Amino acid sequence: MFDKLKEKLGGFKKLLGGAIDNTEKEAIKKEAIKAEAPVKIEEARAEARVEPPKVPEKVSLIQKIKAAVVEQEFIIEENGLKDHLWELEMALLESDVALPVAENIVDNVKKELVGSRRKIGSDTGKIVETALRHAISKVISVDSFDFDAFIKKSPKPVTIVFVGVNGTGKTTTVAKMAERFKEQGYSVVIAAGDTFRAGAIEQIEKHAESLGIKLIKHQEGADPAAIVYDAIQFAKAKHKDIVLADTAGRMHTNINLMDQLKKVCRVNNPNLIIFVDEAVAGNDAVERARLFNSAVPFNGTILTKQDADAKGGAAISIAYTTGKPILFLGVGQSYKDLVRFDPDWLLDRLFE
Ligand SMILES: Nc1nc2c(ncn2[C@@H]2O[C@H](COP(=O)(O)OP(=O)(O)O)[C@@H](O)[C@H]2O)c(=O)[nH]1
Ligand SMILES: [Mg+2]
Repeated sequence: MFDKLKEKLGGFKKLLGGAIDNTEKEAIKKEAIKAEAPVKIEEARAEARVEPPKVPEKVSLIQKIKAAVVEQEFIIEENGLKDHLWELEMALLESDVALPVAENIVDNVKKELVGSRRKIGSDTGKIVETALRHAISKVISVDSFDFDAFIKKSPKPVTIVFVGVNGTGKTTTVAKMAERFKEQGYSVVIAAGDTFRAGAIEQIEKHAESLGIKLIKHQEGADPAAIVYDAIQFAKAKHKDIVLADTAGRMHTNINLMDQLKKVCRVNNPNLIIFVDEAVAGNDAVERARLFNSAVPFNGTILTKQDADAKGGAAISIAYTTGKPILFLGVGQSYKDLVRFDPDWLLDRLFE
């Protein structure tokens, strides 16, 4: 998981760390000016006494000397980092991070590093890692939506509709979520809302049977809005807590199927709509998320097949692009292979 991206970020950390080391060497060299330019040093000392250190826009020689000599610090400059920042952007793009997201990360790394003062002798790799962590953290932590707390406090039944394109893992995810809710002590009903694909009803039926969960189904070709409606009525009558509605996969470009999805949501007014896509689709997943979100605004994303994705671009880009948080990651094919998405968990994986 994330191996390729991890490798690229590690490489960047080394490169940029080296570049900063050079800045530091430069700063130390300037210390040698001490003997040759006593007046300037005096000026620097005087300035240091009156003005507290601040982050300069453009670094003047006097400020550099002041930092290096008086405060035993050096100032990181843009010049030495430019090429490496460009390499960082390329590395992110190669890892399927969406362009605006890659630009945002690079910008934030630059903002944090350039012009900042660092103690001479500090661990430059750590400095770069911290800047990268902050920059990536900013794009993946869009919203602190607490999924479990939301479910707990919502009046029951809570209805969740799962949407997305074909084959991304919606049905499997419905089953995984059903298992998770059951473990938490909730009673669950599943609505077999994919009436479009042959064999879809049988597929979800098998899952429901092995999980011991009630399934509400109609025949193939039936109106999914009516099935979800029936499942909600059933849940109300039998005091069930959660209704999980599977839907047929569809391309965002298929107007009829998108209208059908809008109807499912209009008629049943679900508490949550969750977009499901596969991490391995990278930028395609990000683009689909954006388009689905404008057709049926959703509350969050579940990224499946994270176990098979080394690039990590979708996980990094999707929240920033849609403005909606990633809720869970699918990390395998069995029911237990679902993990709550936590930005720190991802960051730790990237920099472990
Ligand atoms: N490796 C892996 N495979 C998954 C994951 N989630 C789903 N799958 C597989 O993806 C395929 C399509 O899943 P399905 O739920 O039928 O997709 P749907 O068309 O969106 O309903 C199945 O073979 C699943 O076992 C996951 O997190 N990791
Ligand atoms: Mg399905």
